[in-house]
Amino acid sequence: MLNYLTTGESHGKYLAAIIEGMPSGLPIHLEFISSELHRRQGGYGRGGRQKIESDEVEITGGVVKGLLTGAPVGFLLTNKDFKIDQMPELVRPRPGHADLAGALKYHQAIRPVLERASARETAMRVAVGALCKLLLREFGIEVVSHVLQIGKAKVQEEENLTAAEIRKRVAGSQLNCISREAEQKMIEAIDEARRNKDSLGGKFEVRVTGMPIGLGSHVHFERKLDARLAASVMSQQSVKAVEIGRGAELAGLFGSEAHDEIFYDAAKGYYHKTNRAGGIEGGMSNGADIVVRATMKPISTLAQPLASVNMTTKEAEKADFERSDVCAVAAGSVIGESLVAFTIADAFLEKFGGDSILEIRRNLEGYLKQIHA
Ligand code: EPS
Repeated sequence: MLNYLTTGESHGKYLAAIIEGMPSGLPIHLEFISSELHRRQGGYGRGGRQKIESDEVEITGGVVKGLLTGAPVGFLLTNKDFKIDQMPELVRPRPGHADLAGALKYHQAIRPVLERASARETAMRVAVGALCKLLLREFGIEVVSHVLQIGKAKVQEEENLTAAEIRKRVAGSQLNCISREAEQKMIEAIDEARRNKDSLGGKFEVRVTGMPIGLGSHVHFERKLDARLAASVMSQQSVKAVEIGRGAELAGLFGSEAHDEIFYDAAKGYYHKTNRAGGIEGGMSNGADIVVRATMKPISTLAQPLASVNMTTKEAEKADFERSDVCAVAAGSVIGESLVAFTIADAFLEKFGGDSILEIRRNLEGYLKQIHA
């Protein structure tokens, strides 16, 4: 239903995106899209680039008098640090980066590979995700995130934390973290990595509230909501693992400890008191919050580089270094929110699809009446 493309290089003149399949009648809020872009630029442990850029997008089409028309929506972001043709050539690929495989596969230098593989491209995915969040909000669906772990510093897990509590507790955090105590430990870990010319990864959680039952489907593997979320979040730069609900922890539990029992209430319909499934059973939303957790590897550009090979001479040499972040997990959590918002919006439009907000609302209301009958 919904599709998007991004284009642009990290130090190119522009980044751009086109999103196709959004309904007409949705009001666009540029201030919200900007605030999301600025959230992505933040987080303790980021590099010098964010001091240069102040990401803002222009709309290139698909909007008339502040409302989406149903035509493709275009975003354009101008890079202040536009210098791609003056950038030095790299010849020593960085372990963990796209450098080596990209240069060999595309039969080209490392520069064009790293310029496109860079996480700078995620600015566009956050703009697309912000538009999806605006759509979901029209129907009472909200997306939040928080950082669970950076290096060895972890948040003490709390069961039954609501999305509203998460939003309240991350406010003012430098690392999108619900606990100031854990955040302090995370900051110390990032400081230690910086001192050691090293980098750090971590883990974040994205939560979606207000989900209707039945997005995604069990009937065909490509329609499974968990599979689609996993693919979407796995496509995020640095992500090496995606879990739904309790994810990998379920390996150690008995069935009686793992599954969420079913209840019925005349007012709220069918519901679960626990949410180990992360809001998805059989590839479909079950009405509980969607919970997606993602693990990011440490940034692969190291100020104290690992072993590599000079691709010109084939001699063993240390990998090249260029300006980078020490840790980007807080930014990663904002990007993860955006990717989840896109996938949920896609599944939502597939289920309630229509050309306009009015038509979607009618479809949703009819369906909700039907399943509660
Ligand atoms: C990024 C901008 C980039 C990198 C980072 C993400 O800017 P520059 O290369 O000019 O410092 O800081 O990209 C990477 C971590 C990477 O490995 O490429 C951004 O805006 O998110």
